[in-house]
Amino acid sequence: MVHRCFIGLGANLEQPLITVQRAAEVLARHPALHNWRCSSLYQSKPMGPQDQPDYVNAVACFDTELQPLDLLDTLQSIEQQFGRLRGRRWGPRTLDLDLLFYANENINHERLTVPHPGILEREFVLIPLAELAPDLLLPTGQTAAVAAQQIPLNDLCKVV
Ligand code: ROI
Repeated sequence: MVHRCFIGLGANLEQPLITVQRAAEVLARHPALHNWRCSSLYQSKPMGPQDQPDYVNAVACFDTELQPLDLLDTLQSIEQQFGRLRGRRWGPRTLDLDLLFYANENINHERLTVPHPGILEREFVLIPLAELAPDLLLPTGQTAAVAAQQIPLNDLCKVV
């Protein structure tokens, strides 16, 4: 069975724009991920500690037959491939791939919470999500487009 998924991509170390573009290419070519679509890339102010560089963020959508934890393993192995540095909580990272939605499933597992709990307060997720899937229904019952219209932009801007 095929599941429609959404992920967030983020990076803020070394060359974040190139990192996100290359990660998107790797994911788009992955044999278990189909119908890959990626939003524009956005520059965003860090959420959390401000003493770190701005981020580059995007959201992508694809179909997969992988089960949620297998998909998580796949995403984490790509993070590793990009030399993910993970220091303090909410600190800077080389590449972050977050599973936002896995079909309409609610998952509460020690390794994985889906829908991702941060979606509604993150402009760097909502705006690219609304670009890709304006009619997608969020856990609040709002569409992505309506939620994106209501969130403060916090200097978010499109870079590519
Ligand atoms: N802030 C922004 N702007 N973008 C991110 O991807 C991001 N990721 C994180 C934290 C540290 C919460 N801040 C972020 O993990």
